[in-house]
Amino acid sequence: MELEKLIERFWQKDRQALSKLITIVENNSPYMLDVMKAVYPMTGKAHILGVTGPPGAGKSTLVDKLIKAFRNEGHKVGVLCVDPSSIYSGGAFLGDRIRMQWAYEDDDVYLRSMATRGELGGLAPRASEIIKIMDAFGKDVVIVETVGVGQMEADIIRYADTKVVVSVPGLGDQMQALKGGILEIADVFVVNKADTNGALEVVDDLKMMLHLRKESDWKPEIVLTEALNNKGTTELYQAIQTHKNYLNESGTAALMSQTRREHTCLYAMKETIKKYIDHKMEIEEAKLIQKKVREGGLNPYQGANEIINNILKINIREGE
Ligand SMILES: Nc1nc2c(ncn2[C@@H]2O[C@H](COP(=O)(O)OP(=O)(O)O)[C@@H](O)[C@H]2O)c(=O)[nH]1
Ligand SMILES: [Mg+2]
Repeated sequence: MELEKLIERFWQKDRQALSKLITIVENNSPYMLDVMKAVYPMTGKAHILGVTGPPGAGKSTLVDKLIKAFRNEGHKVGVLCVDPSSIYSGGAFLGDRIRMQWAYEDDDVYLRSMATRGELGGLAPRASEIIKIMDAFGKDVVIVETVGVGQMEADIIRYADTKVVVSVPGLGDQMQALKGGILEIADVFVVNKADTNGALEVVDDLKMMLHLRKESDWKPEIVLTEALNNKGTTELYQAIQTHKNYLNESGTAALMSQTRREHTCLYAMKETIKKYIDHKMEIEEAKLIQKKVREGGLNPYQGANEIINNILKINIREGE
């Protein structure tokens, strides 16, 4: 079978096979769960680093420098960039591509951007599966860059072991937005563009906000950077390593793995049932019920019940 060959090539570290498996997951193709089942045993080794912040904060510039820092230590790096705004602005990834040309030429760096095609639902879990594939391929670190503006990005960043939140001077209201959600889950704060006015004020603002955070063993570090000039990136690298060590030593990493395994199982179950429904909707009886619903002869909710009870044969009683 085609898929088996592909997976075999994946284990032989064929980057093209890696790309193809990721595409299967990205498109949510029928083979998605088969791919995941096959690669899963080799996952769990990579450190997952989330980098989020408003558009233009310098995340990609920073990621570029971080890749270099990880490569200097001999780590293999995977990068997943999830930037829905790029479908509107068009050139965003092109700019990244030129900047990161050196990384495309390094066999131990794998860069991938994820298009959203306007359908945001289900994006976060799929991003998480793509991270697993890079992990299984043998990446020591997987960096996920997301634009930190909405719930979806917050969902993606939740999958990261270490969550880096990038802010810059002159954000104004966006700083307020940071207070919600993202602030609570950040492990390391970066104030980038430290070469511009107002960086120290941002640091003060963040310190104030940190007082409002729930008491915890981990005290997020605030790192000043000039990504463009490669300043502060060594300190950021160190802060990330410190957090990684904290996760391992405090037992937090083990707890996170437990939750992740549970979520993965739940996700696989839901996807399997979805697939089963799609399959069953093809049979004549289901089509007849659908026809009745379509033509207004049957209440859609009642139609759903009939299909569930008589065709899927799942016994769900009202109110459960
Ligand atoms: N002045 C200054 N500009 C920066 C710095 N880091 C990045 N930039 C610029 O900010 C712009 C947006 O950078 P980019 O990395 O694409 O931001 P992203 O949208 O967060 O990924 C680019 O023009 C960068 O050259 C910095 O430290 N200082
Ligand atoms: Mg970017």
